[in-house]
Amino acid sequence: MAGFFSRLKEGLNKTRNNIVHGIDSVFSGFSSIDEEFYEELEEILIMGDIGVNAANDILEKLRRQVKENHIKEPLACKDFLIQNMKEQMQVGETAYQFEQQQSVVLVIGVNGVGKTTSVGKLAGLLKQQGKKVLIAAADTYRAAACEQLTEWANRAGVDIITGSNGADPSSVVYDAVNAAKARHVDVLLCDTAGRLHNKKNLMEELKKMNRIIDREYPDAYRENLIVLDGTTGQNALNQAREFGETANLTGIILTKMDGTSKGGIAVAIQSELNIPVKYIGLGEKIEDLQKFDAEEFIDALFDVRKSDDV
Ligand SMILES: Nc1nc2c(ncn2[C@@H]2O[C@H](COP(=O)(O)OP(=O)(O)O)[C@@H](O)[C@H]2O)c(=O)[nH]1
Ligand SMILES: [Mg+2]
Repeated sequence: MAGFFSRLKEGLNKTRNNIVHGIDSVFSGFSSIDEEFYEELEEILIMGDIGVNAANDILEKLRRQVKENHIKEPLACKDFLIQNMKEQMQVGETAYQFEQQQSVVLVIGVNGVGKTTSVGKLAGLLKQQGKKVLIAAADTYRAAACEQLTEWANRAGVDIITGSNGADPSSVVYDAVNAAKARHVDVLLCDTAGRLHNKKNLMEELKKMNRIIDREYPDAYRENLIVLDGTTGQNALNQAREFGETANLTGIILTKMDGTSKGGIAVAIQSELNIPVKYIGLGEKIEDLQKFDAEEFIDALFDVRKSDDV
């Protein structure tokens, strides 16, 4: 199987074709650095969904660097641009404490973003690390949701707690939390139904699930991971802001980065939300989920590391 870094690189092919090739054509198309040069760069960054604010910050810094270093050649800016993109994505250290402690992870988001798939992949990843994993099927609205998650549990080789169709999602969470305690589970992953922030009852239900976990398992390390679909561009940012009003978001799973040319959204998310992207989805298979690292992401995007890592 291809290595970790080359899979990331391959997954980002469409985004590279969009952003990096655009940037390269600006570098080769201009013989000197002028206002128009910066404007074209800015347009490419914004079209690539890096976001207006982040694009402005990155280019403002670049202008300073060009002055300070007396740069005349457009191509001589490239390393600065890459570095600025990395710096724009800094959110402090991204902790994966939940992997080391007994923990409960609630996976939330709107419909179709990849919650169930990500729970399955994450279960597989943690199982591979030797963790005892349990999955809870707290999307009880559709029978198909439970079947889909059961398939993922089988694929990952982990146990699953389900409720009857139409059961209160909180009761499934309750059962799962108590099973996790009784079975000495390391990580309990709770899949939930898709919900929109303006559906008040569904947002109340989300609060209730959080309350039950806190009450039944106060010692557990807690994570609320929101799943965002990388192909939805700036909408993803809004979803995170809206869910953040109801739940204490501790991280983001950014999915479908393999199918989009707008992978620049990762830059916008890290730079505007100050919530770390913890995992990135690069396909539909169990091995297509990776821990996210901003440096590595930009290196893979610009194809600047030649060798593959572990
Ligand atoms: N290409 C690609 N497809 C994905 C990824 N994550 C999820 N999907 C697909 O997106 C669709 C919706 O996923 P699902 O997990 O059911 O979304 P949910 O409604 O949030 O639970 C499915 O067809 C998945 O196979 C990803 O990282 N890459
Ligand atoms: Mg689902």
